[in-house]
Order: sequence, then structure tokens, then C-alpha cells
Amino acid sequence: MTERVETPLVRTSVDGDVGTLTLDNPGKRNALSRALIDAALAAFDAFEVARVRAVILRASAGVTVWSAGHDVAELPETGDDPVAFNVPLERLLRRVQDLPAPVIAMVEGSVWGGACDLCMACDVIVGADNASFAMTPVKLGIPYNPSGIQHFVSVLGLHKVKEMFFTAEPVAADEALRIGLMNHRVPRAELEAFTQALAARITRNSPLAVAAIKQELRLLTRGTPLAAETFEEIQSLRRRVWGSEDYREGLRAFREKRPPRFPGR
Ligand code: LCV
Repeated sequence: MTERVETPLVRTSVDGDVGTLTLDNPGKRNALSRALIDAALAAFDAFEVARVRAVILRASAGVTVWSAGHDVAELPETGDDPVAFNVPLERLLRRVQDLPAPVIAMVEGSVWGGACDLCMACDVIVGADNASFAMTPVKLGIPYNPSGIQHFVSVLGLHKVKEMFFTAEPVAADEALRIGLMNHRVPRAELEAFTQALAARITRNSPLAVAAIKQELRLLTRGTPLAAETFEEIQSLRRRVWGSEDYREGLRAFREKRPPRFPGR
């Protein structure tokens, strides 16, 4: 029996042991606003109560943009860390990683910035032919945070991580599969059936063992323990950037729908 819940920004359903969360704000290209993230967090809580054994995170069928990333209109003006530990996006990324059930990102269309990090925080990524992934902080003058960078370093080679972050250019499906960003590349018409079959295969295994191994992998891939001084050094270099003219120009250019002209100060 499928239980469905519709809210203005996300749709959820539980079908047997599989929960599905559909991003559903096409007018804003599924930008990860506080409201959308709150609805997604509530859905993950409901999935945990329902003891689902796998979750599919998707957008509505046929989208050309899976998610445009963090809602830029909600980024703080200069002076605050735009990707601080307790902002909604970061709470969503940790929720995905801490949910006992594996989360499969089912991707069609383009994925940007914080949504790309969201996919990297998922356990498995299944993408259609038109899936692409772009990591965009340098387009906004944002010094991305260590935990977010760690999500990429844990999966990809360092040179590819640097190219993704330094160019902010989309990685298309073929390359995403080749470099291990995506687990499977599937024709769009088969994407839903393929992903549901994969989820079903996971739900047939011991949920306790699956959850324990997911948690072990989370702890093992958290990155080498940072010395306190190293963390403070990272925060001091990041603070200089999020307080910079570059960040202010990044926000202005986005609002004015024009390419940024970064002064480098
Ligand atoms: C708010 C939006 C957005 C949006 N926020 O449609 O990783 S970090 O550090 O960078 C992090 C801070 C982060 O994730 O930053 C955001 C990174 N995202 C991007 O750089 C993608 C920005 N969006 C785009 O480039 C385009 O919107 C794409 C290519 C995604 C889709 O283009 P398309 O022509 O289909 P529009 O640009 O016309 O956007 C449709 C509506 O969605 C809003 C946008 O302002 C517009 O709203 P209005 O119709 O009210 O003008 N929108 C799009 N992205 N990230 N709002």
C-alpha cells in the first residue's frame, strides 16, 4: 500500500520498504530553500519512523534541472559563513548521511552547487543520459566548507575535485560515470524502473547490517582527524573570503543576472 504526502515543495511516498522524496518546485528549479529543506527533513523523519529500508531522492519526471542548488536569495550578506555548520543545507546533508537507510539519488537534468553536494552525500547516484553535476562556489565567491569538500575527495580523485571546483563547469553523465561520481548511467525512459529495482534489491537484505555498514563508512570517510590548529587555520582563510568583495560581487551578479567581475579582494 503506498502512502503519499504532498506539500507545496516536495512530494513523498512510502511503498513497502522504499520511501521516495520528490523535489517539486520547478518554478525555482528546485532551489534548496529553507522551506524546501524543512519539508525534506520532515520527510526523512517520517521515513525513519516508517522504518523504510531504502530511500529514493528524485525530482519530477522530465525535469531539465534536478536542482539549482542553494537558494541564492537566502545566502547571507557578507560577514557570515554561507555554508556554516548549522545552515539548513548542511543539516540536510548530515541527515542524508545519518539516515539508517541508504539514500539513492535518482538524477535527470542538471545539478548545481549545494544540490551537487547533496548528491555526493547520498549513498548511490543513478543518473540519466542528461544528468550533469556542477560545483559552483567559485562563481559566487564562496570558500566552500571542509565537510563539503570532503564529500568529493572521498569519492573522486583530487585532480578531478580541483577541476570541478576551480572551473565550476558541469560534468556530463558519461564522465560522471567514468570517474565514479555516478554508479549507473541509464536511458531516461528506464531510469525510474532501474532505480526502483536497485532499491528493492537493497531492501531484501538485513536492514540492521546495511545501516551499520552505512554508519561505519560514514565514520571511516569523515576524513583524517584534523588538528585543532589546522581547523582554525582553515576557518581563518575561509573567513577572509566570505567577508570579501568577491563574495559581495558574486551575490550582486547573480541578482542582476549578469556574469560576475571579481576584483580578487
Ligand atoms: C534561487 C534560483 C536559483 C538558485 N537560487 O532557469 O555550492 S555553492 O557554494 O555555490 C552554493 C552556495 C550554491 O548552491 O549556490 C547556488 C549555485 N547554483 C547555480 O549556480 C545555478 C544557478 N541557476 C542557473 O544557472 C539557472 O537557473 C539554471 C541553469 C539552473 C536553470 O536555467 P533556466 O534558464 O532553466 P532560470 O535561470 O530562468 O531560473 C528560473 C527561476 O529559478 C530561479 C531563477 O532566479 C528564476 O526565478 P525568477 O523566474 O523568479 O527570476 N533560480 C534558479 N536558480 N540557485 N533561485
